[in-house]
Amino acid sequence: VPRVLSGIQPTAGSFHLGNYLGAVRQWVALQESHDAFYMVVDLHAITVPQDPAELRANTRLAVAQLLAAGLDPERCTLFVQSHVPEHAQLAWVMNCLTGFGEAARMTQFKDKSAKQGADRASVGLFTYPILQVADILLYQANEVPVGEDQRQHIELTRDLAERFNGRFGATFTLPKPYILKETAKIYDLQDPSIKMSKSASTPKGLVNLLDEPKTTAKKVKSAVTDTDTVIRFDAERKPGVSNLLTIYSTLTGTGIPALEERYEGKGYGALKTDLAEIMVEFVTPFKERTQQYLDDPETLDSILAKGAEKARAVAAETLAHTYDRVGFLPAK
Ligand code: AQP
Repeated sequence: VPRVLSGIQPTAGSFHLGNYLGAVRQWVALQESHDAFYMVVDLHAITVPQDPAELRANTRLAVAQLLAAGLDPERCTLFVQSHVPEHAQLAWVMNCLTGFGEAARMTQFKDKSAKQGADRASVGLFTYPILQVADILLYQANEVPVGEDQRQHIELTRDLAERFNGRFGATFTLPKPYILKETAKIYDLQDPSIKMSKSASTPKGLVNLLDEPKTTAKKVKSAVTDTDTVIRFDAERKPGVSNLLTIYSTLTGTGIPALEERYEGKGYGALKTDLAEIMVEFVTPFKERTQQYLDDPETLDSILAKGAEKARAVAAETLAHTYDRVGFLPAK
């Protein structure tokens, strides 16, 4: 059975629609066909300053949301990154294999450090893609389900895996990105030229899954479209409408041509009203389920304990093999 691995940051408080449609939705589907490893990446979260109590709460909240979205601990391995120390250990080896210039070319780092001011950005933020490389290689993952913004990091993973294998002998599986074209990039509802993102979006353009459902409805209804009136998918000329059609189509399973037909001769108002309702139907039970998991911390902890144990069994084997390849003297 092929293996998949992916992770999500606990920082956002609530996942947004981009996280869900771009990544988490695929995670849920892939647990049926793959040996799936999914984690909440708290080590990545501290690349920017975090309040300790909030980080702990957000980590639980992220796990609760993943379960609410449909991850089933019987079908996948769900764990918290810091519970598996091998991530940081393999990351060090990978750091030593990466060129400084190579790391400096990562566009996510460039964007995120520019936002913080280059002097304030941490070295952790700089090497975060390399930690991601370790995350993936530890599990010998064949595929990594993510959004488009992560493609470059998966390419780096392949480069480093090849470099390591070339220098020390076959050790790591080369992973492929698993990025669905339709939902690779969900856009901000107010500015469809940028991706929906917790740090870059305007509050009105960012649909948080744990927002009050009526807030969500309002955001959808006030989404930016264009001065034309035709409901047609055209990502270049009609990015706002196309984004709404993508969201609508993915949440309902209706193809975009069928939607174009359904809304022929109708205005943007009709499309937005219907989509607002669909969104409310989606987020209302999601919010309830998330709360149910949060209300039962013992179950949550036991899921995470089992997940960490399963993850560590795989991670420890890869790390031991890697250490041996590198030439570290075995501890007796
Ligand atoms: N707009 C998006 N469209 C499609 N996929 C997206 N992802 C994020 N935004 C979109 C995918 O979600 C997964 C988890 O991403 P993350 O852990 O990086 O979560 P985040 O940092 O909270 O996401 P943001 O909003 O993108 O954060 P900032 O603003 O800090 O950069 C990934 O697979 C990602 O591709």
